[in-house]
Amino acid sequence: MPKSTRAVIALGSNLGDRGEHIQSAASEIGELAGVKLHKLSKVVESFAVTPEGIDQTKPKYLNAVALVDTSLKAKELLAALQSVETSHGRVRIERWGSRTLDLDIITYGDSVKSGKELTLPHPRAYQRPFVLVPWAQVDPDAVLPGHGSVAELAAEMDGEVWFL
Ligand code: A4P
Ligand code: MG
Repeated sequence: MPKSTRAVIALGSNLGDRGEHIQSAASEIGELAGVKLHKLSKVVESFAVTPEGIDQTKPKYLNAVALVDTSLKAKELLAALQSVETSHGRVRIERWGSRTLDLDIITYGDSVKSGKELTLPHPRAYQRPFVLVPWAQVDPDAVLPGHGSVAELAAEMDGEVWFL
């Protein structure tokens, strides 16, 4: 593979066979041209976070984090991930609405940028236990640019997500 960049991808699902969506999406990510799956975290479960806060009436989420090495540019990786979302029947109706599969780029190397199409690191990752806890599990030394140690951030959120 030409010049390779480590990227961190968050996987989430709260509709359908959530575990199957997460596991098969991880395999499909590893089969994308120019993407190699390095590690997949264990799966965590949590209550749905909506713009109004935690909503226990919505289906619960499963989330996981994948570490990948990729020769794709960040926007190419985003487009490839969106094709995987679409193949899992993802439809976009409401912001933060329930979904069969959500794939977000949490970090792409040490890239820091803010754009309509792509913001890196993911702007809400630092406050999300369902990203930080599985990320710390799979990479205890990880650092979230601008926010510090992922393991330390995750430790403050203990109990908000649970391993299955
Ligand atoms: N976009 C910008 N930056 C990025 C990035 N780093 N990675 C743009 C991925 N996409 C990025 O995303 C909307 C637009 O964000 C995309 O078109 C892309 O160009 P989307 O996936 O269509 O919609 P979304 O996921 O509803 O929006 P958003 O704002 O990314 O939502 P979040 O913040 O990802 O929240 N509760 C639990 N327990 N677990 C969850 O996984 N997820 C969400 C979604 C809400 N509540 C949750 C969970
Ligand atoms: Mg998303």
